[in-house]
Amino acid sequence: MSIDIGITGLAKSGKTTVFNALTRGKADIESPDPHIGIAKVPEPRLQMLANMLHPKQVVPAEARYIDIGAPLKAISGQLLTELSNVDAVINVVRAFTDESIPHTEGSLDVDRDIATTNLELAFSDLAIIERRLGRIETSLKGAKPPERQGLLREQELLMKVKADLEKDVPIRELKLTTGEARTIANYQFLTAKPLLIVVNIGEEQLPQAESLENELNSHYSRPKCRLIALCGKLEMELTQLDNSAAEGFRAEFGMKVSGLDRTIKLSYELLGLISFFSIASGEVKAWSIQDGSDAVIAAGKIHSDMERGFIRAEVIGYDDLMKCGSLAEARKKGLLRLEGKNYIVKDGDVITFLFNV
Ligand SMILES: Nc1nc2c(ncn2[C@@H]2O[C@H](COP(=O)(O)OP(=O)(O)OP(=O)(O)O)[C@@H](O)[C@H]2O)c(=O)[nH]1
Ligand SMILES: [Mg+2]
Repeated sequence: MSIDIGITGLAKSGKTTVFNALTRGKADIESPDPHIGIAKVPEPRLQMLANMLHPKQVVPAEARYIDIGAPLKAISGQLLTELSNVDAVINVVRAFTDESIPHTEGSLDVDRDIATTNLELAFSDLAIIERRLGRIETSLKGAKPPERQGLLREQELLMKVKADLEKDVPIRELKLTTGEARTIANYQFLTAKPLLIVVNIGEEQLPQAESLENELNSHYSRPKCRLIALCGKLEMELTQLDNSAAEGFRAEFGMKVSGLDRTIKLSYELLGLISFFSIASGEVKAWSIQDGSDAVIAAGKIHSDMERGFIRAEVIGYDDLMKCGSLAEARKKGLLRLEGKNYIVKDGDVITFLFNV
């Protein structure tokens, strides 16, 4: 199961351009259909491991990006379900100027457009809440005491969330108890998801990218929300080049790091994900997992058989392995640890699972 990230934003903000850049895809920007693509998660440690272990195959972790392709306020049914299922949302906001592409809102205004999309996300959640409150009202009429209690509790929670949404406070910023969070999670509300704002600047704004980003960040530092400025069009063009040519262009434009790598990395941080590595049958693979997950969950990432038949995990931290220079040396030094089901996987762990089926 990969990580799914939905791309939204106002019309003509550059959603499909950013999608193409992230997934190195060639989706037709004219097509209004949803686009789904895979991005490889940048992880420098994977290459370092490959250099040491000389595997037949090196397989990075993947993230799935979904460009819904339609304005948020117009989506319903299958498209809305698709968006509701994602783990995080990217809001692409237009900052580039181009006379030939009229701005849907008539003028360029990054702050206004961020607010507009936030409002649309909130409207979608409010519609779900209204419907559910209506149904609770009906159910309460014939409900017996135990069921009644549950319904009343849910009603109270939804009213509270609704009041906050109406005050422009997204669900991701609410302080909820574990029980409340579990109830809320069932609804897959859009404003409950981590949000990454991608400010899509023009090529000519690249020299100011950093200062623009810093300035916007100073008033958008909110919980579970990040902001990045990049030039979607240039990033998309760079993906068509080979790595060294792309590096050359980046240097020329004064871009220290790839905007795409930063975007993927920020989505990772937002989602609280860490990487672990598996080495087996000539393959070195990177995997993404929620920070705090145990060894069984990690095994399940790789294969459900490994999760079901989990026996033990043989673990070494990335740094320890690099210091040893080889697995054999690490084994000799006794640095390969055997861990059980409850072991909490750490970022950079190199793991071999022992299992039977
Ligand atoms: N100059 C410039 N043009 C851009 C940039 N990013 C996107 N565009 C152009 O803006 C237009 C809209 O980009 P898309 O990626 O199709 O935007 P979208 O949000 O997917 O549009 P819809 O799906 O139609 O709502 C295209 O003609 C792009 O080439 C940019 O950074 N600079
Ligand atoms: Mg599009």
